[in-house]
Amino acid sequence: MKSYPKIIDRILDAIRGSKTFCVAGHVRPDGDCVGSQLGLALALRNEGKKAVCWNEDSIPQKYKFLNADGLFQQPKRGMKFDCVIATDCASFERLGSAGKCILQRKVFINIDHHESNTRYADVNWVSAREPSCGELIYRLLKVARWPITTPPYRRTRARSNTPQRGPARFTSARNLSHAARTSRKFARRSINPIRFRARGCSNTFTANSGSPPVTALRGFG
Ligand SMILES: [Mn+2]
Repeated sequence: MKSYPKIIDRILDAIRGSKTFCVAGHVRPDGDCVGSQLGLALALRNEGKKAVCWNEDSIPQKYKFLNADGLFQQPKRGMKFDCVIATDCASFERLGSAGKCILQRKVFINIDHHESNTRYADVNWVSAREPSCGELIYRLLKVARWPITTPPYRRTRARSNTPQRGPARFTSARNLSHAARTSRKFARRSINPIRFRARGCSNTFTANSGSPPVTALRGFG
């Protein structure tokens, strides 16, 4: 396997030693935040852990279909967790009310891609080179050799009592990880804007811009 940051081992050790999890995201969650929380929480559940996702604000309407299993919940005071993992959250304050409700935990982990991250947790994996937090979650799951799963969608379950099997089950997560990889490529490479436009991807970058603005890509995060 390719080399990877040693902090991933510390995070996986902490996860393996824990049973109950809260995956917390920032206020007014965006796609990177929701995708990171969901991808991680589903992987944890798949490993037999108990996991919920907490945000001060409810997830945007366009992502509500992802919350098929009621993973995303309003933060509640008085709950205890073995492990709390904050994703895509540059500071403790950005957790909003979720931050006030995760005080009773044994381990606190912070996984983020913002350069401004204040390293507020016990274990902090901050990689500002990455264009999204989802990229870090994807890497974590790959190193752990955990399968990438997607939520069991209601329509599927309504048709059948058995969980859906086969490629369709992975489609969404693959799309998410592909999006993360694609945005990373855009951030690292100097893209020929003419060709880029010709492929119908975007007309965001002008002919004189050289490398696409990383900040524009980070606008998603
Ligand atoms: Mn974000």
